Amino acid sequence: MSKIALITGITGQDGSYLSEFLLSKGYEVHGIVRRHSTSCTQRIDHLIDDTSIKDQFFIHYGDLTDSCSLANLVKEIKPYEVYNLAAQSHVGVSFEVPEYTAEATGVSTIKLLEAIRQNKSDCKFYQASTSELFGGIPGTAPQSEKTPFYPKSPYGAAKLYSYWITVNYREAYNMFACNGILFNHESPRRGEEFVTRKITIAVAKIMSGKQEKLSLGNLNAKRDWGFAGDYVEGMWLMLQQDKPDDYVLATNETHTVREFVDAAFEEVGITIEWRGTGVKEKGYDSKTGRLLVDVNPKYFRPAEVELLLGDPAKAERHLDWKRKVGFRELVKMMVKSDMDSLE
Ligand code: NAP
Ligand code: F7E
Repeated sequence: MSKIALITGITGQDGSYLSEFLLSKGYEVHGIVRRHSTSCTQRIDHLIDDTSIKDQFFIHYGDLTDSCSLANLVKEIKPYEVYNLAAQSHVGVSFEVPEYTAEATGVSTIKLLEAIRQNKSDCKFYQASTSELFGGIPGTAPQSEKTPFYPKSPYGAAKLYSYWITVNYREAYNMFACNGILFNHESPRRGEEFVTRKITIAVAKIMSGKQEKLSLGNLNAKRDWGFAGDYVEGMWLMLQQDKPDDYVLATNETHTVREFVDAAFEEVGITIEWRGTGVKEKGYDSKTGRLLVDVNPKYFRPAEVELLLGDPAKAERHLDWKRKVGFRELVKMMVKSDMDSLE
């Protein structure tokens, strides 16, 4: 009998890669899509349109903030594994919509866990936890499963609730519930308002004359950036173990936003020369002197996680998981994809 998976957030970056991964393993995949006034299924349209998997891939309307839809879907689908990927996932935006973020990214997790507990309690549960749980304590890098949490945003605080309620349901009800504490992972399918994709789109548009320059916020922030395709395999591996547990997935390498900009422009043969500091810092084409990058304080956050660097040793040891795509390869893949799509 084929395994049945239910994915919340199936229209997102990770949801699309996880769907492909589970389908390749023979799963029957069900996804929850919330209603929009225009379509939001671009990342999974190739799966929806693929008639060869019409008995393997199913989309249902629902919303993470609506416990009725969650309970009904769990009852109807009877999933073997649930991957809870849906969230208001933008850290910067969480300062603009803090209450909704608390609801969608935090409280919703209990709605889903209860729907499972009451209707299919032997189902395995994956919670999309995040490196944004860390961040506030200087000197705590690299961060591992043992590093104390100190979220610095409404998003991080909401995810903290989801992290602990997942642990609580594991301990209180003996449910197979795991947290994947994932560091930043990117891809050509990354949302366009996250910094990596904003940069690679800008490089492509600047090269094709469609954009003049790139404006960014904090260039000094350091992130541990991996490839989303590698990380969805880690999610699945967590649910294939004998016992539920929590795991960090990361590359154990960190780079500043500025270094990502450098690497992205290098892919198109441009070396950035940085001049000035703080809000006056600017990046110029070293050959032509053309202004390509500047800083706009509107992209600064009210509070910032300055340094993320993950230690994935536990996942490497217990899950035999290791990231395959390195930093330069990731940048290359993203720049190439955005360049190709503008041709
Ligand atoms: P993403 O691209 O922003 O996708 C988020 C998904 O959640 C979308 O499918 C979105 O649907 C859905 N969603 C949002 N609110 C919803 C609601 N109220 N009801 C139902 N669905 C809702 O995020 P991602 O990068 O794939 O990340 C997946 C998960 O991992 C998120 O929980 C994120 O917080 C977490 N995470 C991500 C990273 C990372 O670096 N990517 C790292 C650690 C943790 P729409 O298409 O309708 O908007
Ligand atoms: O920012 C800085 C910004 O928005 C990265 C989410 O998937 O990963 C993601 O959260 C850094 C921050 O991702 C701009 O201040 C500078 O320091 O790409 P980001 P994030 O905030 O790290 C974690 C692990 C998640 O869980 C989240 O769901 O880049 N930065 N200038 C900028 N960021 C943005 N977005 N835009 C800028 O112009």
